[in-house]
Amino acid sequence: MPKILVLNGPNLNLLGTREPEIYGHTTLQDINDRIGKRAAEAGIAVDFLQSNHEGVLVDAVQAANHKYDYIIFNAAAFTHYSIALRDAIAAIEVPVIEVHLSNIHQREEFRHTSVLAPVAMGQICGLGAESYMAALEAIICKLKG
Ligand code: CA2
Repeated sequence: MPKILVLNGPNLNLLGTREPEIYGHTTLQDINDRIGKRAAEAGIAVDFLQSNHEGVLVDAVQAANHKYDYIIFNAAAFTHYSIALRDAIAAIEVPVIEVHLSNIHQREEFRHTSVLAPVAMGQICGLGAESYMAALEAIICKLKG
């Protein structure tokens, strides 16, 4: 059975509780439930991890090598400056799809740069929770070959 890992970075545990004008009312648990349901329909196993700590995420990316077929990753603020996460992604063979709830290119200048994008398979942003769902649909298509 194919396996995917859904990784979420700092402060995404607060989703649905603050700044609803930017991030909406959906909680991370709601998003994970939707992903889990669609993945189960498609016969894909999913693991989820959210951490506020860069090193925990680096460890998770490293440990994912040869264990998962794809990673869906919202690295949150680390997207914009974590060379450690970029190096970890570059060091593994598992393709990573970078996702964001908001359109980072429409926001403050410092969010326009993703240091992860050059080593990611692709980037999906601005679709809210559907950014994750679109990444999952892409994975389902790719797994079908
Ligand atoms: O749009 C996204 O998904 C982001 O990755 C979210 C990050 C932000 O730093 C990136 O530039 C874009 C922030 C996640 C913080 O989430 C919160 C949710 C609710 C309340 C406060 C923060």
